[in-house]
Order: sequence, then structure tokens, then C-alpha cells
Amino acid sequence: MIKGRIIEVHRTNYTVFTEQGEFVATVRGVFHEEGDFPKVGDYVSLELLDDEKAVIETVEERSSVIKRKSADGEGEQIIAANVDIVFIVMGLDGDFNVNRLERYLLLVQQSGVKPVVVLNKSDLLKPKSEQIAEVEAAAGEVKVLVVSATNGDGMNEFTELITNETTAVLLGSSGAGKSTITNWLLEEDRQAVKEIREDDSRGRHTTTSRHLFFLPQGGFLIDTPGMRELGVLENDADDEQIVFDKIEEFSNRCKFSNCDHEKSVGCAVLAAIESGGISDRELNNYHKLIREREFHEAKGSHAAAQYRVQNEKRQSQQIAAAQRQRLSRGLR
Ligand SMILES: Nc1nc2c(ncn2[C@@H]2O[C@H](COP(=O)(O)OP(=O)(O)O)[C@@H](O)[C@H]2O)c(=O)[nH]1
Ligand SMILES: [Mg+2]
Ligand SMILES: [Zn+2]
Repeated sequence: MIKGRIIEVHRTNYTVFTEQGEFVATVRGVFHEEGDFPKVGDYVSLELLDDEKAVIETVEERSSVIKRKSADGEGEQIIAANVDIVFIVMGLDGDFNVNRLERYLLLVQQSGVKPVVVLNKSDLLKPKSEQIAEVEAAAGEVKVLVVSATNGDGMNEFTELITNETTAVLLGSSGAGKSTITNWLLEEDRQAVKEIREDDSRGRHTTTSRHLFFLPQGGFLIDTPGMRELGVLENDADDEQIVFDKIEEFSNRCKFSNCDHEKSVGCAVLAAIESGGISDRELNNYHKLIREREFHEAKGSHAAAQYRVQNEKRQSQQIAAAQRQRLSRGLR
């Protein structure tokens, strides 16, 4: 049995980083409640099956969790585990919305984790002092950074808040610039950033899942998709994404975590269709979206695999050693 940390949660399995590299892992049938299942950022013990596959046996007690209420207001959904700091990212463009920011602040403070407000895209508009004053008033004691993830302005202050042992999470609506910040911190274009729609400043949901990265300067960073993290719908919301989120919420309550929502027993999605909570058309769109996303993810991981091969020699072993060192420290 070895220890590892969850890098990514997929529909039916998990990517886990260990001192022996990355593994694709499933879970044993010992997990019952949704909240017991491994989440991004969790430290786990796993049994290796071969040099790629593993089974997760236990999840270590979490030092903190960032969670949101489900869209129906009943359940809770864990966004990330073992988090030290949350950067709430908001664009100084059409994304600017102080009420939404306040909801994010509340969510992070309720988790007992330190929030920092990041006003991004300072290059785009001359940040009006009244915008900043408004945000500072809403933030109270909470630190407010004004940055540009594209030209790096203010980003030093950002990196100073992340040490070797820090696990940081980026929250904020789609298009705020979270993936651009991630790429800036990674010093390479690992996260896809998509062209913004001109009418409403929204990005187009290019980040499809939460992912934990090792930062070259030390520490961990979790990028999140611009989902409606608070279960509260925003203005100008993307219909497709709303339907997607809605069905994902139902699917959290399916009996089996690898439910296909097509014919499986105990499927909460099919039950919602029966009761009229989801329409057939919405479900068809959902399946289509899942296929598209899986296709893009597969393409992405293929490119990533090629990238790794090409860089194997170039990649300094020092970085790997430093990562292992940090990880084992994190794992005690
Ligand atoms: N001008 C400007 N554009 C930015 C900045 N940060 C991000 N963007 C753009 O905003 C859009 C959405 O960025 P992305 O990182 O995908 O946002 P995410 O949805 O929060 O991950 C992209 O077109 C980025 O190029 C910034 O600091 N300045
Ligand atoms: Mg993104
Ligand atoms: Zn189902």
C-alpha cells in the first residue's frame, strides 16, 4: 500500500499522483456517502495493480474542504479537499459583480479557509478606483489583489501567497481568467483557455474538470471549471452549461458512481426524467456534451503524453525530486 494525492476525479475513476508516478485508480466498495468518495486534493492510500492501475483503499481525514450546496439546496458537493487558501477570481470586465463575489466570500469563509480576492484583467480596463473601492468594502479584512494574468502585472504578490506546502484553489465564474492564471503560475500552457464571447465576457467552459497541479515554484494549485459553484445561477448563463450542471447534480445521487444514466438501476437522472425534473431533450444534450468532452479530454491527454515523451530528457530530475519531497512531506 502506498500513499498518493488525488489530482483529478473522472466519472468512473481517479488520477492519483504518487512517488511512483501517476496512476488511474478505482475505489473499493467501502465508500457509501457521496462525501466519502475521494475528491481532488485528498490524500489516499492505494494498492497498486500494475504500473498504471491502482485501487484506492482509504481516504485520509481532510484538514479542510471547500463545498457548495447542490442546486436543489439539499445536498452538498465537495469541490476540493485539504485546501489552505482560495483565490476568488473576478474579471474587471463584464464578469464584475460584487454580489456574486460576496457569495463566494461567504462560501469560502464558511469552509474555514483563507480567501483572497483577485481582480483580474487589469490590463483591459483602467481599473476604476470606484470598482476597487467597492470590492475592498465587500472584502473587509480579506486581501484584494489587482492583477493581469496575461501580462503578469501584480502576479508576484499572488505567488508570494503560495509556499511549498500550500494547496491553493481558484474559484470564480467561467471567463474570469482562472486557467490563464494557472498557466502563468505553471509557466506553460497546460490549461486550455478559450476565446471569450464578446457580448458577455464569458469564457466557454474550456476547463471541464477540477485538476490539481504541482507548481514549479512549490505548492499545489487546483483549477476549477467555471461552473455555477454556488448553485446560484448567474446572469447571461450558458443554457448548455446549466443543463449540464443540473444533470450532474442529479447524477451525484445515482446509486452507482459509474452510472451510465441510460438503463442502470437506481439512476437518479432517469428518475428525474420520470418525474419531469429533466426533459428527454436535456438528457440527449447532456450525453452529447459528455461525449464531446471525453473526446477533448482524450485528445488533451494524448497531446500531454507526447509532450511528456519529448520532454523526458529535458525535464530536470530536480523538479521531480522536489515534487516527491513536497508530496511526502504533505503525506507525512
Ligand atoms: N485582457 C485579459 N484577458 C484575460 C486575462 N486573463 C484571462 N483573459 C482572457 O479571458 C478569457 C477566459 O480566460 P480563462 O482563463 O479561460 O478563464 P476561466 O474560465 O476562468 O478559466 C480568455 O480569453 C483569456 O485570454 C487578463 O488578465 N487580461
Ligand atoms: Mg478555465
Ligand atoms: Zn444515473
